[in-house]
Amino acid sequence: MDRAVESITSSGAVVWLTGMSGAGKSTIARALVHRLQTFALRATTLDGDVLRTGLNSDLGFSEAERTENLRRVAHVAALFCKEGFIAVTATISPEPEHRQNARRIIGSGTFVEVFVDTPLEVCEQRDPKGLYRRARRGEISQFTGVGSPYHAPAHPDLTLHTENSSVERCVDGIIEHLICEGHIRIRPAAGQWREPAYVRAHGR
Ligand code: ADX
Repeated sequence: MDRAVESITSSGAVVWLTGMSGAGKSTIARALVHRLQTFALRATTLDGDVLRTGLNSDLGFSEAERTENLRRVAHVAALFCKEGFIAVTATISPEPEHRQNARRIIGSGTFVEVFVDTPLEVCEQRDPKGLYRRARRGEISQFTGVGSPYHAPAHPDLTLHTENSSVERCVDGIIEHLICEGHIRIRPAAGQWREPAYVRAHGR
């Protein structure tokens, strides 16, 4: 930590990453949580793929099951947030209603909607799990972007373009946003006050 900084604190927030499979949500979520932990902040990842192996293993990908999946993710995130954690969720959450419902459960004061805006062609080219190939062959029904829609947020709090930004740059963008919106507070050491670089660059 910078010696001009006395403390970095947060009273909790939920960073809700939404975007298609292969957009980069899980990678960004892990890198963001790692970075927050280096500031000694409490942070955790809630990854759709991981939660679907346990808490949500009874759910598939119909509209109703996605709604239930995301309702549970939002409630778990809200619990972490109440305990002062920054919870970073990584779920497709393809419908505006899913994100609105999450915002309502979590509370709009602590909910940060981040659109991981990676075009379908790029996600499909990356295809890290080979799922797009399988979906195109008809082996997976209701696959988002192939047999099921993804409706992008109209007014996300933040949009990340992963095709021309590194993971670290995406993490920087989220952290700058969290600071500017007061979800992370930086207290300067006595006599050391100077506007942090990101505030000087981006304003308050
Ligand atoms: S969500 O739509 O309910 O938000 P969630 O993020 O939990 O989905 O899970 C998405 C992950 O499940 C994908 O990254 C992919 O690995 C896997 N998956 C399996 N089947 C599908 C499908 N039909 N549509 C989307 N993702 C699927």
